[in-house]
Amino acid sequence: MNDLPVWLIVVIAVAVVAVGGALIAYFRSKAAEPVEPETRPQVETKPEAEPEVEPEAEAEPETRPEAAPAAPEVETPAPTAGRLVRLRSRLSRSNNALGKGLLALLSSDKLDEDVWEEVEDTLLGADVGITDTTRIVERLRERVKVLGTRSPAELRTLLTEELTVALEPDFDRALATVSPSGEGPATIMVVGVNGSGKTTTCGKIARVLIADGHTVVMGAADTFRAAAAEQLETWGSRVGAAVVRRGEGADPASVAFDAVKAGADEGADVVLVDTAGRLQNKTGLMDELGKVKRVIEKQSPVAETLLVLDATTGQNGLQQAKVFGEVCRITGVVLTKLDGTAKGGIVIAVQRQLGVPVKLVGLGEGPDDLAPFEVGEFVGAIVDGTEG
Ligand SMILES: Nc1nc2c(ncn2[C@@H]2O[C@H](COP(=O)(O)OP(=O)(O)OP(=O)(O)O)[C@@H](O)[C@H]2O)c(=O)[nH]1
Ligand SMILES: [Mg+2]
Repeated sequence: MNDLPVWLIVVIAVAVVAVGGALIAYFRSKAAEPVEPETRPQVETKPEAEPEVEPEAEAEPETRPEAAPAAPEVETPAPTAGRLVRLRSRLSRSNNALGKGLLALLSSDKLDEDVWEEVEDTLLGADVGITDTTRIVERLRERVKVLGTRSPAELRTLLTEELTVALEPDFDRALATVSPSGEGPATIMVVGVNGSGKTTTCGKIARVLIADGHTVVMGAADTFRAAAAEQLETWGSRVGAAVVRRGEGADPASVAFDAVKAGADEGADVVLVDTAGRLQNKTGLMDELGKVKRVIEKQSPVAETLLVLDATTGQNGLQQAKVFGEVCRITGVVLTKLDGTAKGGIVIAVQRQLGVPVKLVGLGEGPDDLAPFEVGEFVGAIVDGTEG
């Protein structure tokens, strides 16, 4: 090394630096190259990913402000007093045809046998049922005879009075909110065939009760489908009621038991137990309902068993009412979907069949579309329409 001239050392050093630099540059570019083919596919997948990412990214700033109040987003229901007045137009839209038809017949020039038969058919067609139809027609015939004259106002009064009598205005239609034992929450069982509106009604009742200052726990004793418990939970979170649920296939009686226990532990006023829909001719399922009630009553007696009947099912509803009544003593009827039928006469028939009052009527799918049943408003909607 000592023999090498200085200039040669310098040349070698420059050459080493130059080659080294070139190599580094080469490997850098090489290293960069494979990235590109990799990033390409990533770039290509981006268009797919983007639509997912972007709306989220865009939505976020919007949902954020909403998300904050969303947690305590317990809705404030419309006042319960006078609900039927507010919903009366829905009743009269379908049921006013009955009143109009009857008034037209009663104003006929000659009230002969044919006309009375038509009056009878009109009442039967509105699901009033044979017993009450016969009674109403008999009384109308007698009173028209005594009256002699028949002014429209007089006929209206007659009809109003007879329908009112048939609807048994003296029934106590208040929902039980006090436990019969005087201790713990009042348990309300909600029963009925598939799709009659039980879960919706539980949610709507919870809203009504909470609006009136009660605390409510709901039990998801429909364990056939997970969706049933979810549906109830959605209602619970909207109205501010705790929901007791278990997994799909759990024993409905033990869910009901737990719900009542939770209600008692939390000092709730009312426990609403939503049950699975069951056809009245399925003996096993009807027995199960009896068991749910018995198991609940190991803690305290059930305060109320509400049968939810779809008003559009007509006379079949009466058969349901009878069988459910045999399994668990029904204390009140909720007649749903009255907004979708002109057969409001089913109220008369069902009360006659069961000997228990229609306490609530469903007049739509909205959360406040459940009203306490009021005879005066109901008859008014039939006879006078919306203006009465
Ligand atoms: N128009 C109208 N629809 C109603 C009324 N009550 C309930 N519904 C609708 O009826 C359908 C069934 O209601 P649910 O509450 O799920 O009935 P369910 O009895 O719990 O059904 P299952 O649990 O499957 O037996 C839903 O679409 C409700 O929105 C009502 O008073 N009027
Ligand atoms: Mg249900």
